[in-house]
Amino acid sequence: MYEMEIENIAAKGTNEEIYASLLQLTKDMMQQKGKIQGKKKVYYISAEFLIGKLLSNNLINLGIYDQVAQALEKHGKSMAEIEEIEMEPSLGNGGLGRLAACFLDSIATLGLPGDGIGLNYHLGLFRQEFEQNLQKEKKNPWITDKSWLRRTDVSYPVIFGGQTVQSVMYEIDVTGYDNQCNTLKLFDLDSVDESIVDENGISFDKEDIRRNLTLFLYPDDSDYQGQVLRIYQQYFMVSNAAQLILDEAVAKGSNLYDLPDYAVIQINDTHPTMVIPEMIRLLLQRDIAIDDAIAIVSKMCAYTNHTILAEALETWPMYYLERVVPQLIPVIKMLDVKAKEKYQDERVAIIDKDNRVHMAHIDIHYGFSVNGVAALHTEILEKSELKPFKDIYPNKFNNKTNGITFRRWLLHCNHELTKFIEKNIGDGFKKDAAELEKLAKLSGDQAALEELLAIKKTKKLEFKQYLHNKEGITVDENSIFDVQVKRLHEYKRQQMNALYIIYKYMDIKAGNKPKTPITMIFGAKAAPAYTIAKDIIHLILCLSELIANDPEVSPYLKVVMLENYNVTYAEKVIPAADISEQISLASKEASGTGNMKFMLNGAITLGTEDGANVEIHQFVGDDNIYIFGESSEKVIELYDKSAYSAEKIYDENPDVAKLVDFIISKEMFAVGNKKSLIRLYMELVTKDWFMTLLDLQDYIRVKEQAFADYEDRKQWAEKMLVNISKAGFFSSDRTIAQYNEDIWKL
Ligand code: 26Q
Repeated sequence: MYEMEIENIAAKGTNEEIYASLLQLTKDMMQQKGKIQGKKKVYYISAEFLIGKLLSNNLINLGIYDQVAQALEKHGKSMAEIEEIEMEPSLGNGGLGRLAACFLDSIATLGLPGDGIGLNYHLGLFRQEFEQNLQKEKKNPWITDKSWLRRTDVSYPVIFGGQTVQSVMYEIDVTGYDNQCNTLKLFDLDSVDESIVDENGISFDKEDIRRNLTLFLYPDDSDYQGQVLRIYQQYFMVSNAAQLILDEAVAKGSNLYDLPDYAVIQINDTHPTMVIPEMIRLLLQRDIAIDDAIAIVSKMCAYTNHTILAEALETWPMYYLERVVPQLIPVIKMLDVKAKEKYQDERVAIIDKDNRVHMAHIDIHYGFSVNGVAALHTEILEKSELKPFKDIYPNKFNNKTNGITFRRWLLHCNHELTKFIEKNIGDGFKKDAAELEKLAKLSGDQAALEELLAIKKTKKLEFKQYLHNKEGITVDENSIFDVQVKRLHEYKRQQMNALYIIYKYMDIKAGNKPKTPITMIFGAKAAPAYTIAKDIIHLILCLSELIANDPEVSPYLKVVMLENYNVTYAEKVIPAADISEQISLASKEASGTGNMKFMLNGAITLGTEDGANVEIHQFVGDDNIYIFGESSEKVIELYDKSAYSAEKIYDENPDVAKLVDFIISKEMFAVGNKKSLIRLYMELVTKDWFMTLLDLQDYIRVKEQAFADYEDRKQWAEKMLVNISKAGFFSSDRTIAQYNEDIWKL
């Protein structure tokens, strides 16, 4: 039916024209598919939706990707060059946002009625540039007239202390794989004005809410105005959400008392928590008694926790909320009083002795479900972080191990591997990921294993080309690609990987040349106000320069830090990876989802027993993963007893000290910023809150083992095969089926 149209589009002149026409065609087709219907709908409210570019993904889900790609090829064009035209939406920063995007894909694919609700940030997350081995943040505008956004006439008043603003709702269609559509609804304000941001792309008048409200995702909150702006954003998001949810339910026939039969709200971390008091407030306005309102809302809301890091747990001073959302204060106080009447334990209080509001505590008392995002994470929540709550509400707690959509992270980003799988086990795995297990029959099949290695080589070559075009950097496709890509955070321990590089550099200098050269690839943005994280980026960039300029070492070791790592970059680098670095301090990474993407693309994990690595380990077995480091129990005990001392390890261990000392060597000072390097050095030897030195030597030992094993190519291919065949569990289709089964019940 669309053959002619596709053919005509492919025959057009410029890539821009082709992109614009494909965009229109895709939008039309999605419109025609129609919406997934049902009485009850899930509303996934999230501050982030890291959706990535959508054209290829939508073409795949509509089932016309191959047709379009072939038509383009006939006219001497490639899908890759058309994809280049599309801007990547900048609506998220990391795991939590990408998870939300994978979930939308799976909800639609399973045919469940479910919409995402968030904010339409104009500049979103900054674009990263490197200047003199330092991260610089630049403006990142992504909205053009060729975006997927569709303006609607849905609009709500949102009351802030002192002023009322009128929202506008945009929509992006979300098509399921071979299924109908749901919608991502993004709220915005017409008065928001990008021109108030300075040339550097960061500073703006933080108090001019009408003009700044939806400019940035996570505006700098290092000062009071920045923190308050975050509350404005959060309330704007949830007030719109609550009004929309009520409207839709009433339109479907709800009498408000039966709202839970029409709507279930998944609260993605605590950022949308105010939806609870806001929904209660709206019900009170509609003459529902307070106890009824609380009961209704409590049956609608479910909370997902994504972290146990204390600094990420939101507690807001009461006077912030009094200023921004005075109308919510009586409700929040009421919720606090009612909770205190039942439970006197101050660890479960909503408003604490210092008059701070604990957002997660609102979610747990007044939601019906609390879930962690991997088995270990949920266990830690239940046994330590949220133990007092688990004792009160044993049945609210449940685990939902994260997942990823195979449409984007296999079908789209790795056509070659997809074809290989289809050829060997058919295409049932596209709808039932567990079928990947059938690949096990290829164990010992020399030809198939060769082919797997050849596919990896192809993806490495493709990445090499992409990197060269984009950044002018050349890598050797015959080297080992060892990849760590994720947000920069001390707990993720990029600094430990950097210390390995120092080890390897010294080892090569001492005459021990690796059989196969090694390419260490990093990609990471650091939050603009996170000094140590920026120091770690600086360290990696300096090492990269130092090694590149050292002819003794450079033939064997190369360090690459990708600039502005984002979803698009992930799609290129993950299929090319040999080794997947998942080296967080045990107990700190709630789940990780990058780990799953690498596994699915045949990279072998080098990691700690943390987050979902634990489950990956169980699936693939000891021989197909490289595990190192102290256990989460041990780490938690060290914290509890304040028994960790980086200084002690440094003093007692000359091998470790030698590596750390190199950070402040004359070689490093020659390429880097003295102040930054010294600051990082001091942090590592005097504090090291995330215990880098604790695991460093075990990390080096196991990493060396992985590199040695890489030399046996057949054995390595077997490991790849096992990883791919066991990846089925990590499909977000499985995760979403479980959310639906246990929580949403759509
Ligand atoms: C907190 C306080 C104030 C302002 C902002 C925040 C804030 C912002 C973003 C807190 C947390 C985040 C993002 C968290 C995140 O991305 N977590 C990751 O979620 C993934 C999906 O569940 C997991 O796989 C990762 O392990 C987890 O780190």
